[in-house]
Amino acid sequence: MKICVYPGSFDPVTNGHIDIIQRAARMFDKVIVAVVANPNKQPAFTLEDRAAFLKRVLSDMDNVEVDSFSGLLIDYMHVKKASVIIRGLRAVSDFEHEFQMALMNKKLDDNIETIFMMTSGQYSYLSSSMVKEVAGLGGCIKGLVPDEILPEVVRALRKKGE
Ligand code: COD
Repeated sequence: MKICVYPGSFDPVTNGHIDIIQRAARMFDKVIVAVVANPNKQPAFTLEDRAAFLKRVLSDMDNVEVDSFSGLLIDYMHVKKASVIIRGLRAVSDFEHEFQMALMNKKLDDNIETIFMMTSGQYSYLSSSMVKEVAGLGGCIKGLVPDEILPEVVRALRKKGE
């Protein structure tokens, strides 16, 4: 069984992330969407909320599982017996950081590959940070995050922006 892990902060999940997950689910037997508990970042949403949003949106996808982890991604890959890391690429600006991470992960375990999926054109400008900024300042984020979680995300971000 070919298992891939799509790791990220997902703070919050956007339609750009969902697009990558749907496309990966067509290529792999199982996709594990792994929400990171990163002690160095101060997320807008708790780990539990970020994972709950993903679970709600992806509940009808049979070969997609939502999980969370802390520590090294490579250690998590071993626990899950996964061999491929999926990452999304938007612009050239993503490349340098992604390249460094992919090489570091390869150094940690040469048997684990990182596969990059190009963003779909309509989501190429979309990021969780932009969503947080726009919603926090009262702008409309419809179409940028999944409809199922839109009201909750807007409410939480507007409150933070006040
Ligand atoms: N279209 C396509 N892809 C997108 C879009 C979009 N509009 N928006 C985001 N993406 C992609 C991103 O490029 C990324 O690949 C993925 O979606 C998730 O994005 P984020 O921003 O939610 O996640 P990150 O970048 O914060 O995730 C970082 C990791 C969790 C992967 C990293 O911190 C990690 O591996 N942490 C564990 C500790 C570790 O092992 N460190 C050593 C690694 S070298």
